[in-house]
Amino acid sequence: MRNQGWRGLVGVALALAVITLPARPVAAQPYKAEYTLSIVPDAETPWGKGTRLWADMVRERTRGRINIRLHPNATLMGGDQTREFTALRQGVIDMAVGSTINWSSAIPEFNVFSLPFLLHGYRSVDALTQGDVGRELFRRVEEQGVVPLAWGENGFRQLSNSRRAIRSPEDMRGLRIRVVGSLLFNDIFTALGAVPTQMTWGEAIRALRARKIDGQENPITIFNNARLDTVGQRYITLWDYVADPILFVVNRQVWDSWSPHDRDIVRDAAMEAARFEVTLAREDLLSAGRGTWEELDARGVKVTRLTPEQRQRFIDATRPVYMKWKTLVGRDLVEKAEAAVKDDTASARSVAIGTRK
Ligand code: X2X
Repeated sequence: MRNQGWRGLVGVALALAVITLPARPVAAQPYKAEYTLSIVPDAETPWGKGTRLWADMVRERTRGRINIRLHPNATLMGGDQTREFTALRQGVIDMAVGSTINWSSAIPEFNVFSLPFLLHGYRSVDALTQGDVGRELFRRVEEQGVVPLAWGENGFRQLSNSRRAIRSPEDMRGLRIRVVGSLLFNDIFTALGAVPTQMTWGEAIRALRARKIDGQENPITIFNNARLDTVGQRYITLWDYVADPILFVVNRQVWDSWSPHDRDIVRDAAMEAARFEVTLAREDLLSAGRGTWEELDARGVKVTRLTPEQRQRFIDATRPVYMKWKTLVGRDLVEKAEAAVKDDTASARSVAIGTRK
């Protein structure tokens, strides 16, 4: 008790010192003349257009203080898209709009979106990205020294091949299918009887052109952008087996070098550009997308839509893979995701019933 007065005095003295001492200037890092912004696909995909909008809005609203150059086609990583997140952490790249699939090698929790047949429609994707799961994944990104700003979307991934229409796992037997960087995809395609081959997107386009592989899986927007119909991909099965969200992010040191005002501009622009990008990615398939289906048809691509019974057979065949990866991804997180998807399905049903009156 007797010490308290003494401690109080020290406290006051310290507080005064803090107030009266001139603040040491924080060593502000100068702005760079240009910032690199990486994406894996082509600039003309919805993913590319949304990214370019982000860069343009930031340049305009900061009056050129933050001048961003878009580098599409994974050129900053020499094509190796699985290295994008590491390059970003290390400051080799300043900014990116990257896929959860490509970054899952650094953050295994991102595989939650690639658990086969977990998701049912866009509402369930939103239930994950805009809910607890999304917040938890943002924390994981922050822990790695990267600042996450907004969720965009590549889309539901569909299966294409040059051999035959696929309606059952038996139809996939022996097909050589290109898969992306996560081993989860190897497991899925092996379980379905296909022969998965890991490749970057650039390699995949070349291998498809050279007919070294039979098929691939990607959203239709990516299929159309690469005009895979012109390299013999004549069959598409719409199975919505996984979806890949994309994240708008900035390297931590770069972020810290900007003024609070400029950070606000970058964050707001990321959120606006992401909303635009998601709309574009979905509309391509919905309104304009009806045109896309007709166009695909006109180009001689046979589009197969699975009946619920047919789809169920794919779900059953990949169930063991789902269970194995549920543990690898983290049971807590996957259970949260399962609950969010279920809640969403329940609320969607009640809305449908409500509007039927
Ligand atoms: O490589 C792919 O398939 C792509 C373009 O969709 C991704 O970057 C995940």
